[in-house]
Amino acid sequence: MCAAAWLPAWNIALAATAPDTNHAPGRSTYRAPYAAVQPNIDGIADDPAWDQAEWRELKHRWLGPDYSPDDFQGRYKVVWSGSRLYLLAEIVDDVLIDTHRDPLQQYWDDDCLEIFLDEDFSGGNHQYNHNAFAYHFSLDNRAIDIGTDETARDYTAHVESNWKQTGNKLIWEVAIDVYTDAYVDDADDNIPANLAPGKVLGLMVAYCDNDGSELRENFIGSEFVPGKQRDRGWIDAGVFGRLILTDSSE
Ligand SMILES: [Ca+2]
Ligand SMILES: [Ca+2]
Ligand SMILES: [Ca+2]
Ligand SMILES: [Ca+2]
Repeated sequence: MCAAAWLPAWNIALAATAPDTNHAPGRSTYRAPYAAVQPNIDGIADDPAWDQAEWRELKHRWLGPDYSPDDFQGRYKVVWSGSRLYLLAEIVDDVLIDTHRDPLQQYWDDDCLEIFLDEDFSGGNHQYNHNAFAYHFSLDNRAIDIGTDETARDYTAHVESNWKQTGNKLIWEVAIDVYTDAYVDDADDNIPANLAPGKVLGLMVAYCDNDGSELRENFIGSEFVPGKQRDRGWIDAGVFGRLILTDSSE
């Protein structure tokens, strides 16, 4: 007999509504529709799949002073297909900077689109493990994160990335193979997770804006992060939002 059978009814009800202690309160929810036709990752946002998804703003200032609409504006939308998430970002940034030409050096202090991904919405620490990933998409379309050996690594093999300037906006499209916490650095048999409607992942999106300073000037993200250390998404998957995959735009 399972232990639950001995629990009084009120206790079972309590368990069903137990607070999510693995995440900070106030996480957002985003519903990503299935893409019947996968977007072409070319920096042109004319793919029909994007019409199905809703915009979400990058509006939470984690680091740096107030900024103007000319300095930075950002929003994104997400769809999915197979084992990939597809993300369209629309960014206004007055100065594009890639000062550190070595992709593994101070990559967060160059302009970059940062996509935080937790395959099973577990929350928890992910600084030196693959409980979650924090892909830093550079202007040269690489994706960098820290490996289990505690050093920066190039995970560009997990992604496709392409952006184009249209008017005063960067139209940035990326596709990401979703890997679980079983991912092993340098192994040649890592298999991306199979995605399905109803699956819940952790997702957070941010932009590191540098317009000529030694260090990035602003770090602006999609989730409200409570407390003093608002830039802690690269360590703590508990501040990511909830991404729910749906089978349509409903
Ligand atoms: Ca496209
Ligand atoms: Ca700027
Ligand atoms: Ca996880
Ligand atoms: Ca910039």
